[in-house]
Amino acid sequence: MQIMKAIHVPILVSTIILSQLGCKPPKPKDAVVGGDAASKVYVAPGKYDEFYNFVSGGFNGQMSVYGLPSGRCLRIIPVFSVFPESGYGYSEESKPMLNTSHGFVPWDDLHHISLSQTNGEYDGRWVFGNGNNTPRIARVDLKTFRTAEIIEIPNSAGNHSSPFITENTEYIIASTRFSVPVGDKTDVPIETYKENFKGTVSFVKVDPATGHMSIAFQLLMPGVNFDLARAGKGKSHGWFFLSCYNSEKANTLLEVNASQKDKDFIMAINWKKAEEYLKAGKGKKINNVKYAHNVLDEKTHMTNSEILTEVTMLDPKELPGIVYIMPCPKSPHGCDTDPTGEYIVASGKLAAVIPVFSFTKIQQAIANNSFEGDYEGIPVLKYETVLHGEVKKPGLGPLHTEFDANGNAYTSMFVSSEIVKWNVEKLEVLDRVPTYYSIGHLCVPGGDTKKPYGKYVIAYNKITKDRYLPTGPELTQSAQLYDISGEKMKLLLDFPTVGEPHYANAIPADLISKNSQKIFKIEDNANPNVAKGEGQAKVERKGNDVHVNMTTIRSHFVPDNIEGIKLGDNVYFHVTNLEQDWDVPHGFAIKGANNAEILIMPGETQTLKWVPDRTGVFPMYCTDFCSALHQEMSGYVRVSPPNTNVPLTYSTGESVNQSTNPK
Ligand code: K7E
Ligand code: CUA
Repeated sequence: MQIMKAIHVPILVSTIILSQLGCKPPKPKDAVVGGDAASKVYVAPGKYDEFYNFVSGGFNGQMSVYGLPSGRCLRIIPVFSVFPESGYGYSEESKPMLNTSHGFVPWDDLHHISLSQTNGEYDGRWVFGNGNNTPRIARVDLKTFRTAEIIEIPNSAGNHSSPFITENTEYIIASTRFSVPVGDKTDVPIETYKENFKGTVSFVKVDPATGHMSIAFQLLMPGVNFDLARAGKGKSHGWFFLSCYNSEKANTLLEVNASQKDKDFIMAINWKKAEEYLKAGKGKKINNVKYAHNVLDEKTHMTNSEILTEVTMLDPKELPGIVYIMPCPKSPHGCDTDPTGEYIVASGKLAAVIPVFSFTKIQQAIANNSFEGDYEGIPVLKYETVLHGEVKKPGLGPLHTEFDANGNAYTSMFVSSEIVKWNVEKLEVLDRVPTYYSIGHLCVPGGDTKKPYGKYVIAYNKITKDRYLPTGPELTQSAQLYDISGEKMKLLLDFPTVGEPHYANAIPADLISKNSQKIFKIEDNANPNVAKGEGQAKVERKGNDVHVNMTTIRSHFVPDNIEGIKLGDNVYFHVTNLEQDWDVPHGFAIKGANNAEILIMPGETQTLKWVPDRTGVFPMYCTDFCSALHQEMSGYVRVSPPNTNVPLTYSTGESVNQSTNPK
């Protein structure tokens, strides 16, 4: 399991903890699911769920969408990974979405989800996700449930502490997990980590009208590992809080060498202050960077990719008041702010307590210059002066915390496999329930906003073991739904997930469903190769490229017979779906194509590139069972030798058209 490696438990400690407890809590004697659980998750056929649950897919690079409380999987949204089912990353229109400064990168590791917010509440417009491996942030448009934009993050490696969002979607944060050499000198010995390696925190601006992302500025940070982050809310709006580990700055065997110190850090960033410095021209332009910015055009259905070459860097060592450090016990992971914005909960993976910091006390300590020293020129606040208090004996291996609307927090405990409910003000543990097994993230609907909806907490578990029918060495990943409407948490449902779920958000269904787009209007289609009716279908040769502007409607292609293709040609099938009805896609595939299918929604144009590798006749067909005569929705393409005299012709039914551009 990835998390077993990903969380850095020193060998000795982990061996002791695991040998004492194992990963599995013992099964309780009495049934864990109450008799009324079934009725609480039952959504009758034809009825809708109450919430959408957007769940990260981890190493599958996707997001998946579930209905709650039923746990039904409604959709998989490909984001950073190619998806042959829809042609995402295979069609000519979508390939540029996966362009980076390294070229086409068809995979990533998506850990965290952030729904867009207005006034600290979900507004249902967009959902953002991070690419961990080749640092990127994606924006999914919730009208279409499609990836609409991806921006690469330069000067970063491992974009884990991302894409956490401010209360009006002003910024999304992207902080580096792996510090790396930054600047002109990047080819350096790894053992020079301490002098040459730096971290960065990027502030990505989101255009309020279009959602378009741009890097407003980066902060040059000490060479630690940034892990997670949360924006302030309400009174702490204008601040960000980030957990980091490896303050030891180890570059090898981190599980031991990055766990030496008693305390790592939570960093508090005053981004309004950073904005002031930026306005005053204190940023340095960095011009040795390259990063891709890819945007989907809603009219052409095409993605435009450009490579950008400049970012603005602010150095907090030289610009006082941007960053402060708070010591935090034992390799902090989760760093979560409560709905009031007053409390910051830090979860040390190896800590025996959960420290809760007070925003008011942080402000007082800064005003009083109550520092215990500095770390690479950044002031370090005294732990006791900024602490609201510690939750004692919460459980083992605290990772992440979500909140309800009643002043309670829910913390996931990886090692002791449980969710612990505690009161934020009083720091008292109120309840605990086992999870099956080894919970990572958890989610309360609205649990990261100013006004949580509460009602449920969902556990996203790392280990499934015996919860489902065995399927060989690899088991499905698993989520669990608990009722939190009463004093005690109650397990209602297990449901399988795809990939490896990390963070998730859940939002009331009507905030999204009312805006969901049903079709693309054919008259608005501005794809350069659209055919808006069968009369516009055509085949044209441009040198070795043959462009087929094709239409689909139940149940035929125009054209469906094509001759005169030559071996050595690149054939582009630009397929327009003329349907204007909800839920009538057509698919397109041709024998031997080194490619996926394309699946074309009503009113849309998508392009499949095919390079025939031999002469002969090749069938093509619609892949989506669209009508009673779907099996009849097919055609043939003839491929002849390069020196052939066969003219380029195309037809459907009787009339054969000579290509207007036959050479
Ligand atoms: Cu805890 Cu990558 Cu958010 Cu997973 S991380 S669990
Ligand atoms: Cu179109 Cu099947």
